[in-house]
Amino acid sequence: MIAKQVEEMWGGGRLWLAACFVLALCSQGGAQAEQRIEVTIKDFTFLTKQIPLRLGVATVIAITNQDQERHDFGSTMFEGIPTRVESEGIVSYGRGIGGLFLDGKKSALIRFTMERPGRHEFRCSIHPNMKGELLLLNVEAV
Ligand SMILES: [Cu+2]
Repeated sequence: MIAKQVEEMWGGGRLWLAACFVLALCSQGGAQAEQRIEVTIKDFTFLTKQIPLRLGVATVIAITNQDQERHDFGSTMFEGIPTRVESEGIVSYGRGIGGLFLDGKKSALIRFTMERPGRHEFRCSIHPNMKGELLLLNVEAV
């Protein structure tokens, strides 16, 4: 009789734990919702797919250097704002970075929050003719 009660208690506890776990997963998923911009460097050219970018939203720029050559991704859009750069398993934090260098066949993630609308140019300081731009629209978050 007691054993059955204990078993019921345990069973209930497990269900409750499961519910908490699902909730935790859901809220984590919401916090991780970020807008992603893919930038590919290929044959000394920046390739981007422009998507409507919302301001005040966590943003990640994923840069992939497909060339053998070393390139630089530099932009004034990071001026004065905190950034989190992830490359080759190494994470570094900065404020107001000018950009980052990428060796051949490497990729990096730059995380920050978009705050300033407008046209943001980016370029490679090693090869001054390499340029691209991102248009940050003031699209209201739904
Ligand atoms: Cu370059």
